[in-house]
Amino acid sequence: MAGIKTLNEFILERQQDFPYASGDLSILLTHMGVASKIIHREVNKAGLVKTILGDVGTQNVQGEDQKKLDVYANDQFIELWKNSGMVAGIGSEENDDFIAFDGEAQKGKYVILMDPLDGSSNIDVNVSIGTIFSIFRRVTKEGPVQMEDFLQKGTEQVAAGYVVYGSSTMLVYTTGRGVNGFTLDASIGEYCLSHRLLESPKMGRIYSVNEGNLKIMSKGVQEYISLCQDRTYSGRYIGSLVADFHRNLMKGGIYIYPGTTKAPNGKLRLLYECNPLAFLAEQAGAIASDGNQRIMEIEPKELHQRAPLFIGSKDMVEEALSCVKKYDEIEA
Ligand code: P6P
Repeated sequence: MAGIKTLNEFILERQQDFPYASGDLSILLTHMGVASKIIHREVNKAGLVKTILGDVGTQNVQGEDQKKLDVYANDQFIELWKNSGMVAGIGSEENDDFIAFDGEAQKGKYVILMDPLDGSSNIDVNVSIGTIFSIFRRVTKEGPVQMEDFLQKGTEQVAAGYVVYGSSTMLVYTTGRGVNGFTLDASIGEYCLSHRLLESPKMGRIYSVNEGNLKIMSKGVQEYISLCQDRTYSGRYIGSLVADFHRNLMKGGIYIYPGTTKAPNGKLRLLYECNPLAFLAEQAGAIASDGNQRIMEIEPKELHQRAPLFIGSKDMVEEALSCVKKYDEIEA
C-alpha cells in the first residue's frame, strides 16, 4: 500500500541500527508486535468478557491484586519471548524472581525486563493501559541467566519501548537511534509507522503528579508544583504511567512520581518502568532523573527496586530539579 510502512518493513530497513547482531532486532520486535496485538484484542474485549476481568486472588510484588488480564498478558509475553530463540530470561513486575529459560531458549543473547500491563487498576474502568519493555544483552556467557544479567544500568539497554492500549494501540520504541511510533491498523493487523523520529517539545504546559500526595512530598517538589499552578499549567494525571508519559512526550509536559515521607523511593520500579521510559525520553530530546541523578546511571541493586521519577520536557524537568536542589538541600 502506497505510503504505509509496517513495523516489519521498517525494522528490516533499519536492521543496521541495532547494535551487535542486526537480525536479532527484527525477531525481538516482531515478537513484541505479535504479543501486543494479542493483548490489544483482549484489552478491547475485556469489558465484554467478564471472565477475563476481576482479581485472580493473588498479588504481585507491588502488593496489588492481580487482574486476570495482568496474568494473561504476562503469560503471553513470556511464552512468545521464550519461543523467539533470542531471549534467555525475563524479569517481570508480575513475577517475584526472574525467569531463567532452559533448553534451547537458554542460548538466547538477550534478557527482557517488562511491566506486561502497567496501570492495571484502570483495566476495569476502560482507561488506557500499557506494556513497558527493556532489552539488554545478557552479560553471563552461557547457562541459565543470573541476577547480574538483569541488574544492568539503564545506559546498557539495547532497545526499549512501550505499547499504549488507548483510543488506538501504539507501539513506540528506540534502539538508541531516535524514537519511532507505530499505530495498529487492526483492519490489516499491522503496526504502521505514524510518528517517525519523535521529538519531545523542550517546554510544555502539562504537569502530571498525584496531587493527593502533595502534602507528603518534599518542599522542593511542592514548590515546583506551586510554580506550575501559578502559571495555570494543566494538571493531567491519568494514573496510568504509559498514557501520561505518551501524552507528555507528544505534547510536552512533565511527569513526577517523587519520594514521599511514606515511600522515600516513590512507587515506580527502576528496571521495567523508569529505565525504559528514560531511554525513550532521552532519545526524544527529553530527560529523566530520580531527583539527584540521571535515571539511566543508577546502579541497580534489586530486581524490583523503586526509584523516584522526574521525566519529560527538558526545560520543565530541569526547573523541577532546581527546585528540589534549592529547597530539599535546605530541608536535608
Ligand atoms: P498512584 C500504576 O499502578 C502505576 O504504576 C503507574 O502506571 C501510575 O502512573 C502510578 O502507578 C499511579 O500511582 O499512587 O498515583 O495511584
